[in-house]
Amino acid sequence: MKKITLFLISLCICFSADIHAQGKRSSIPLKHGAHRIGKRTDPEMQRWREHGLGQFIHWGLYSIPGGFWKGQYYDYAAEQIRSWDLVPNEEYDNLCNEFNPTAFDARKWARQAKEMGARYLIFTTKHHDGFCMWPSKYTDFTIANSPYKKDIVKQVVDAYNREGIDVILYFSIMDWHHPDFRGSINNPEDSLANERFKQFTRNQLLELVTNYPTLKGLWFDGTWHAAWKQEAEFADNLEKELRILKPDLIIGSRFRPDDYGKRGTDSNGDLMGDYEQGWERDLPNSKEELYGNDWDCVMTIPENQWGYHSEWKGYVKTAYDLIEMLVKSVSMDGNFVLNFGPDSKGNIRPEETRIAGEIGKWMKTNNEAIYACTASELKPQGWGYFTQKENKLYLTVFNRPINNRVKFEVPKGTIKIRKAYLLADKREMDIIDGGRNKKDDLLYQIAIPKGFTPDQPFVIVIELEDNRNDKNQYQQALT
Ligand code: H76
Repeated sequence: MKKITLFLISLCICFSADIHAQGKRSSIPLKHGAHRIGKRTDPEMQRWREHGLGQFIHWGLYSIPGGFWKGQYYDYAAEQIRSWDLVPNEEYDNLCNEFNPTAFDARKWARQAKEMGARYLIFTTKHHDGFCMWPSKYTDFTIANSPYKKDIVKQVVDAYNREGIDVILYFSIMDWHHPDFRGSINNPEDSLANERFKQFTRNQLLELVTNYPTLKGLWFDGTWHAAWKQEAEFADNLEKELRILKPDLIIGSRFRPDDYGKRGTDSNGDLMGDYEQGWERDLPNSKEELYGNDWDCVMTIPENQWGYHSEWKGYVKTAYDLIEMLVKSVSMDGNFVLNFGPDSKGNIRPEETRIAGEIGKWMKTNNEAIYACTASELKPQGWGYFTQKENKLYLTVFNRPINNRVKFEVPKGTIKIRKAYLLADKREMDIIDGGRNKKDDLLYQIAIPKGFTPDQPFVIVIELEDNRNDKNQYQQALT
C-alpha cells in the first residue's frame, strides 16, 4: 500500500500544473529562488538551444523484468516496477546479480542516434530504484557489482561524444534502495538519516561531474517528495558547488525547491534553473504558455513507458506523430527529446529502431528546418508550423491543403519575400499575392507543384529580402 501511495503521489505531483505556473509575478523575498531572470546567453546554452532533437535513454535493472513480475503485467511505467506491491524489494535489488547486457554496444546506439539526427542524449545514471549505471564509490548497488562489471555511463558518454552528440546525465534524487532515503521527515531519526542521505547525494553528483568531464548538464528527477522540498538551502549550495566544478553546466528547472518548497518556478513566478523541464509527455499549445523560457519536451513512443516494457499497450506513436511534435517544439523555441528503453541485453527494440530510421530519413532531407531554428513571428496556420533561421522561413507542411496552396499572413512592414522553394529538391515555387486583409496584413499563397507528392511532411523555404531577423540568436536570447 505504501508503495502504491508513493507512486501515485509522485505521479500527481510530477504532472500537476503547478510546475508550469509562471503567470503573475510577485516580490516575496527569497534566498533560494531564481538567481537569474531570463535566458542564459553563453555559448554552451546557445549550443543546447540549437540542438532541436535529442534522445532520452532509460536503462537499468528494470529492463530485466520488462514490465512483468512473475507473469503478472505491470500497468504503470516499467522503470518503476520496484514500487509495485507484488515486488519484494530484496528480490528486485537482487536483479543486480543478473544484469549482464552482453549485446550492449554503446557505439551502435550512438550511431543510430546520430542517424536519427539527435544532437544530445539524456542518459539515466540512476533512476528511482537507486541502481547506479556507473561504479559509484558511495554505494555497492552499482554496475561494478553486477556480472557485467564495466562502467556503462563511461561507455555511453564516450561513444556519443565520438559521434558529436552532447550528453546530459539523468539523476533521480529519490532513491528507493538507499536505507537513509526518506520521503518525508517525521522524527529525529528520519532527520539524521536524511542528513546522511544528503551527503550521499552530494557525493554522487560531485562524482558524476568529476568522472565524466565532457557532460553538458544534469537532468534531475524524483524531486517532488516532502523531504526534498524542505532542502532549498542544501540544493542551492549543491547547485553552486556543481557549477564551480563546471561553470557552464546546464541544469533544468526540476532540481531546486525555493524557500517555501515551491518547485520549477519560485514563489515569485520565476524559473529556477536554465530551462523549463516541465514538459514531460506534453507539449505546449502556444508560445504564451512558455513565458519566453528555454524548454524541452521529453516524450515516450508508447503511452507511458520509459524503461523497457516487453508489452506496450495502448496507442503507439508513429514517426509521423513524432516528427510533428518535433517541428511543433522547434516552432515554439523548444527541443524535442525522444525516449528509448533498451532491453536487458542492451538491444534497442525493433519498434524503436524502425522509428529512429524513419525520423532519420525525414531529418536527412529536412533538418535545415530544425537545427538552430527558432520560432517565427508569423501566426501558425492549419497546414503546419513555421520555423526560422537567419533570412529563411521554413514552412513544414503536415496538412496539405486540398487546393495545393499554402497560405499565410505577413504583418505589414515586417518581412519581404524574395523567393520560395521546396527544400527537398530546391524547386522554385510560385508565390501568389493575395492582397491585404482588414488589418492590412499581406496575404500570400504558395503553390505546391501538382506532381510533388512526397510520402512525408515536407518543407517550403521562403527566402527573405530584408535581413531584419538576421540578428544572431544571442540577441534573441537577451530579450
Ligand atoms: C514520474 C516519473 C519519471 N520521470 C520520467 C522521465 C520517467 O523517468 C518516469 O519514471
